[in-house]
Amino acid sequence: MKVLILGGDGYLGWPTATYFASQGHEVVVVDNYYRRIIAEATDSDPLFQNPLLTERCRLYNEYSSSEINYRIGDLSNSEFIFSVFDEFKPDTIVHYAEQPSAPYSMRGFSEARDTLRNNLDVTFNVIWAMIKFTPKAHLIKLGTMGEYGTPDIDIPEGWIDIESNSRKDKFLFPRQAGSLYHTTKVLDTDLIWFYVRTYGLSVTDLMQGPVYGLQTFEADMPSSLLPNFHYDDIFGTVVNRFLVQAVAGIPLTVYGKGGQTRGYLNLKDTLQCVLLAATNPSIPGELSIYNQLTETFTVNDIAERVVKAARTMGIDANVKSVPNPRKEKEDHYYNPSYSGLMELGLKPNYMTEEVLCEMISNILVHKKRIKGERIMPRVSWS
Ligand code: USQ
Repeated sequence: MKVLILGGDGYLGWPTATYFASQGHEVVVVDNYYRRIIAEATDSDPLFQNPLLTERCRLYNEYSSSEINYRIGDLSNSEFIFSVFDEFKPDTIVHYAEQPSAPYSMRGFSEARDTLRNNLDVTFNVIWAMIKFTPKAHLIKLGTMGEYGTPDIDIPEGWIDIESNSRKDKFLFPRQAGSLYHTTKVLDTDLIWFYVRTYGLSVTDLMQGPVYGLQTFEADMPSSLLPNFHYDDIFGTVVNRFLVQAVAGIPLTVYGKGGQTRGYLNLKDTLQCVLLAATNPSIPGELSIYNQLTETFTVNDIAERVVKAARTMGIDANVKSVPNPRKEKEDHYYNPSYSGLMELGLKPNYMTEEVLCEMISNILVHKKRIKGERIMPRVSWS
């Protein structure tokens, strides 16, 4: 397949690129370094430096027998994105090119406006680039489990049958997100569904939970080619943060009561899921939605697992509840379905002690670079 990866410099974009390339696909990555720029601006750069995408591609092409090509540019600029589609004519597009942080989107007016503008503009441009240049291509759009929020009923995979006055119809499951970032993903889904049903496009929307990990399947990958690993309060996801906090000797920052439940997955499973979605494209005119997670945990469960793993490695980790900077339920029902990707062949890499210990070993190498002032929440929802 000719695979175009939008947001190819990101936590998920870069490992997706190397994974698809290693599977023999022709890969082009696109990025404008937006996430790098705002991470730097908020003093949130990652645990270890990652070379720029241009250099990453050069190093990868030297290291591997496969090849990744790149385009640097802003996908919210329609002329740029149209030129990329016209030139490369992808079979599959993987769309990660969005501002990915909930706290960043809640930081203030300009961050909120930029998140809304970037995320919606890029999705809109991707749709129109497909319509104009590759109407038969398959778009894999990264959505989020956070689109659904935490309803007091079971969460199906994307759709719900509703019966009213003895008549039935199928609708997108109601969405009520907990941050502006998550809300942009809800708006993306609506926009995409409109164009799918109207223009007969082929799109898969992946509702993904928080991801953890820093290793891919290419275990011998040089460290310069590893994914970005954020541990700060703005760009770091909770499992990655807790592991870094354990290594740094900082009590794990459980927000509020810690009963917040989410569906988690290993970075390796994101890669598997996206490849499975790519090899099982949706029927044109139908929007396929999968819930992309492999297990559910409360924040307290995660803290407990991290403490246990750290202790087996001789690290005495502790937990300390901090006032919750977010507006979210801290004790709630949560029961999502997630059988679709398993049925396609996903083989989960669960959050075992072995997996957590391996991550701790990798983090220990960079222990001196951990900056304690990036740990406590700096952005509040209210
Ligand atoms: N949390 C803590 N302590 C921390 C950090 C987080 O208790 O130090 C809690 C949060 O309050 C939340 C849960 O852990 O209840 C998950 O937070 P997170 O920061 O790992 O995840 P979130 O902000 O929801 O966003 C992340 C990614 C986002 C993706 C999303 C999937 O940054 O791009 O869409 O996970 S989901 O959460 O399912 O919507």
